[in-house]
Amino acid sequence: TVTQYLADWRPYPFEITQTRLEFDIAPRATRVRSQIDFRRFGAGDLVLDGAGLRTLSLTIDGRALPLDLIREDDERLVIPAADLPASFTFAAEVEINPEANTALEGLYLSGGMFCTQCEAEGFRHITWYPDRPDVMAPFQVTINSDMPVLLSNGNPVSQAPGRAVWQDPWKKPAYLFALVAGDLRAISDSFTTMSGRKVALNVWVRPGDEGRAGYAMESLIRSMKWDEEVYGREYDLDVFNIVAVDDFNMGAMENKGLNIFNSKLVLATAETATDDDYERIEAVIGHEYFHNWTGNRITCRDWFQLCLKEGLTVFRDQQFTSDMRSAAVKRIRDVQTLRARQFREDAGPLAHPPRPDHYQEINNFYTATVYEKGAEVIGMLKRLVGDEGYRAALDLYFDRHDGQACTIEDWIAVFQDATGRDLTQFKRWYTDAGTPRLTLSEDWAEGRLTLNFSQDTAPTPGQADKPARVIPIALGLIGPNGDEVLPTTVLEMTEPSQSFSFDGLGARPVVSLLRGFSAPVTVSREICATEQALLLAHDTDPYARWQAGHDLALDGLIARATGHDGGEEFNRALAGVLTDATADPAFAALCLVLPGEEEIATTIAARGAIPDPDAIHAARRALMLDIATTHERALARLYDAMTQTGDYRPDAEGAARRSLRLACLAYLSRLDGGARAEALYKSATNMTERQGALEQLIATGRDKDALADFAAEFGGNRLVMDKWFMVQPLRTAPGNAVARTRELAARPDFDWKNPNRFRALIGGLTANHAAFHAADGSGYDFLAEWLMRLDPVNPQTTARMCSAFETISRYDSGRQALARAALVRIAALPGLSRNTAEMVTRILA
Ligand code: BAL
Ligand code: ZN
Repeated sequence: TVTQYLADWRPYPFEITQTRLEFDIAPRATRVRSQIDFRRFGAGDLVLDGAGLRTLSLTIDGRALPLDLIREDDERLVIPAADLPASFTFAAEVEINPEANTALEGLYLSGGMFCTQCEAEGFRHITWYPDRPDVMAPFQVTINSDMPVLLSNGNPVSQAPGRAVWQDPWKKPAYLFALVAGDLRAISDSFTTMSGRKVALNVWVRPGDEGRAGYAMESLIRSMKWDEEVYGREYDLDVFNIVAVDDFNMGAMENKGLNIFNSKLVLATAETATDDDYERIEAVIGHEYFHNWTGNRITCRDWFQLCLKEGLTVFRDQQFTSDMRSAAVKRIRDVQTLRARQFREDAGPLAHPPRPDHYQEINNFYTATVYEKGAEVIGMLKRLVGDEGYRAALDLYFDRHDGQACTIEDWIAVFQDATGRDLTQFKRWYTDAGTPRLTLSEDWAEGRLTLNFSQDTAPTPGQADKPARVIPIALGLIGPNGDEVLPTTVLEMTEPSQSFSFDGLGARPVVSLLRGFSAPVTVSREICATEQALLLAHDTDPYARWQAGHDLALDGLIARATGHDGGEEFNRALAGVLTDATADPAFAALCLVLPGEEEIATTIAARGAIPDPDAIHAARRALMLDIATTHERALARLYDAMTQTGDYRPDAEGAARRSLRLACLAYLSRLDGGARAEALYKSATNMTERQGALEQLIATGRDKDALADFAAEFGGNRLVMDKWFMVQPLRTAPGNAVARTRELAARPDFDWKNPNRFRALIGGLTANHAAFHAADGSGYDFLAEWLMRLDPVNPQTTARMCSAFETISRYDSGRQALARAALVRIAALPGLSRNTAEMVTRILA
């Protein structure tokens, strides 16, 4: 296996002035003819990438090249510099087999339609090409096929039965190429841009799904308007197409003018999609659309720079959701996701910087660190330079780099040049892995509060020393009576240890620390339960207020999971939350949901102890029962008060009420044995409540009728049945979950080659903490068994799911040995993919 290094990047010695492709589409033998106009740019041979191609001919300016230039198993075609004039046309004819393409990389078949996925290195499975993001070219694409709908990037040039020609005038790298050929129906609309151009919009779905694409279209129109208003970015083609496909490794893909989406991120109705599904559809439609400027017009020089486009585009989609919904709720949920996925990654064997400097398989680096931490880093930059500085830097970025393939250095330079600020130290956030720990101790004397901060970051693979980073610390001070005595102030920490003082204070205040989660760090501080309760009751910053309650609950749960009493203070503090709940149902719901078992385990490990999954599970259940018993009347009142009235609307207000209702239901089900859940399951008119009720029925073991009913009603709907496959492993009591998952996996409708279905069932089990980490290793064995089955079929999805094992070293030696044995079995699989091999090797290292 070959490791790629950032330090080895060299410019490509040719530019492409035009790429022409012609496809004769057929399931088993699609012909691809290419004509690529090259112009020499520097010294060197012409090197092209190709994988799994049956090459029929190769020519330079019409002169045939010997096919033995391609060696068996070789994925590179090298044409010696001596054979090449300054400008020339390279042409190739190859044959590929979409039907055999189960890896879903390149051109493949999904439910009878042809579609493509080329990021990161899929284009080489289509034809010979410089498959690297810094080689950008205009494309013209001809598609010959008897399929009724034929789509590619850019604008349509001609459409006739059996033949379509598309032209994309904007230079782009091959990873943004896309082609779709299928029997599809569109829902159509239009958008008039800020300069008055009318753009045709289509969301393409399978016949029969037209009624489920409306929300995606509305989301697209909102995205286009938002990007004009907030970033001044206008769309640049005559048409924008979105296509939904059932078999897709990722969520969606930003191909120029032709976004291809996993159908679960397009199709929604009240009866089939949850509030979370709707929110994700809006966010991902926005994300892919925003890539048109941050990713497509300005792309990455090489794949080490992936977070240049992904971190920025996630940051932009987070801003979009905040503006469309509730900024406070969005921030809290983003922090929860970051902690659950990225902090976990940073603390284990897969830790890497947002900009890695080496990899074996780039597909393994589409991670929470590149995406979500990449976005957090931009949030810090914005906080440090201010809103105006940010806007100036972004304007400069678009002006200076439009049409280019760029680096993190280019990105940092626009901030430096636009604001005059030296960002040398800040750059460490991009190059260093690991989550810094921020430790706070306080001194109080004569009206002066001194905050002593120190920062440290544990070593990560390949990075032993971690110099100090710039940490923006947003904080406020809350007086003992609950009044805010210092509004939000941002301190800039640059040293390993640093102190800041506040004078003239009447009484000792409580520090509301890291407001808005101003930096992706963990916090270690002395704070008592009374102070946390004070912040939960009075903090003016919604994130910090929620965090105070969350920490109070976490401390209680950890005490219980390690053989002590705990959780009483949190239980008491909930009285206030429940009293105020109707004023802000979304916030109350966030406060009511206890930290998950995985987070409890992470925190126990971070405090230097060994987490016991069974004890954690028991502690959480016990605290839920205590809370339910203490607050039964208030919870029941709220549950009734949040009853759905009127038609379902997938907006923030409606979602907030439903989230509070379901949070109450989870507690009440501990007392009523699932009676309310059963009634709700029967009466619910929307999937949010349906699924919520079903989850409680599974957790209380009262699920038989509901599961049968659900399967009878939705058996024909793949996306809804994914939910049925997911909630069972997730919510079944840990002792029975592996056996139940095994039974489900044996069903004929467990279509495991479909990534959504595989992730639903197998991912559902790995998200059931105590079940996956069963002491007998049955969870590990089950996962390993299925990863070994999937790897030869779909290496990308297999490799990503290996990360379920990334936390094993925090558990006891028995569990560790069992998990390692499972990984060793995977490593020994003959013909193991490069994707999975890299993941397993890193985890076992
Ligand atoms: N570029 C891969 C899918 C996405 O991040 O939008
Ligand atoms: Zn993206």
